[in-house]
Amino acid sequence: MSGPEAARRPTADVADRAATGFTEAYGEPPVGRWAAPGRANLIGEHTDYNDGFVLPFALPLRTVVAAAPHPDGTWRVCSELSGETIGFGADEVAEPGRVTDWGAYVAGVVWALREAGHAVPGARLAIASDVPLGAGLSSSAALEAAVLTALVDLGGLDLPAERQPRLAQRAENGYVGAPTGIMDQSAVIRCRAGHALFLDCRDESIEHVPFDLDAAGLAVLVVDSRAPHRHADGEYAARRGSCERAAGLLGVAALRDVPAQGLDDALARLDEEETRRRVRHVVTENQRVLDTVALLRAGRVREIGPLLTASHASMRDDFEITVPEVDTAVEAALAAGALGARMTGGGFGGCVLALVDAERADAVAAAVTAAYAERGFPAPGHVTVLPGPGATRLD
Ligand code: GAF
Repeated sequence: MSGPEAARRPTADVADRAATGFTEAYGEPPVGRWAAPGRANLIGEHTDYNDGFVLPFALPLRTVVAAAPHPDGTWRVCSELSGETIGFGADEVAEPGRVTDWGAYVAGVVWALREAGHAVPGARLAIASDVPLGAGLSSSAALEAAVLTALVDLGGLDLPAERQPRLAQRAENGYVGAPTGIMDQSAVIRCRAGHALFLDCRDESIEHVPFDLDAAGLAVLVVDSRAPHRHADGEYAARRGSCERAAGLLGVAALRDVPAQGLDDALARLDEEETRRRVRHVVTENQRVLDTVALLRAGRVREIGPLLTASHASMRDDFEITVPEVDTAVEAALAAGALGARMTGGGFGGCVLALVDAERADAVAAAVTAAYAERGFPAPGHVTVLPGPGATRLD
């Protein structure tokens, strides 16, 4: 990501930094390194906890954990992000709340594994990351997944990839205390390079849908809005609560069960305008995911732009989770020739993605930066990406 944050970031490769961090902290080299990416969601926002559809892809920005077993059965973790080393043992992971701050994502994974009956090996870990924190690109899921895959391999645990997202989500919901859905952990663990991950959040079935931007001469420009996250946690929980209440009023298990052609009937049965808007977003967004998948399966990637832009309008007007910075970025990107643009992630700040002709990426980024300057917003960050691989062992 360009911008002031990037200027502060060390230039060495993230995997090298993890290994060096390990050796400096523990006086010997790690036995292996495990990487997990950040993610961007192409389309399907706030649909995961409604049992709906999402279509994320993995970013080429990664978190890497260098690790080795710790014979005394406890866990020590150092991170380049905070410069600290923390340690915890079985007592601290017996129940949520004992390890806080960034360490909670690591301790939460140990807690969730133990809760699921796994004999988690003690370990020493060193973390390095290129995934910007708090930018809505799932830096927390990347950390959880990198730690999880390291512990699974070090302990020879019986936890195949398809069961790992639920466990990482359990760490985030149960230990960290964030009521998030299953999308982010699924994306960072199960995505494939050159593909987007079509996930049915009800039964967790997946399809790797070709998203070969390079072959189409396209790229995704990710713009970090740098908007301060205003009350994001409370607003997320409020949206989730509204959706669950609406499903109850409509007599369905989840809003996923309201089909697009049944939307008008469903809306007519709700007497609150705000609830109607929330429901309309979720139902139309699920349909936009299905339509996007159909276009990608048919190799018509250039044509998905209007669906992305419609998704943004729905988040802005119906789900009401955008902020002026992200709306400005979307408008400026479209005016500069992006094929489609939308906020990605939970909202109230975070990132915007714009589908662009690869050779136009810099011009679109410059147009967004100029629009920010005109509105008096601090300069945005940006990076041009192609879909990368999910979590993996590096060596
Ligand atoms: C955040 C959550 F973690 C996801 O589960 C998802 O709900 C997303 O917001 C909105 O689509 O990233």
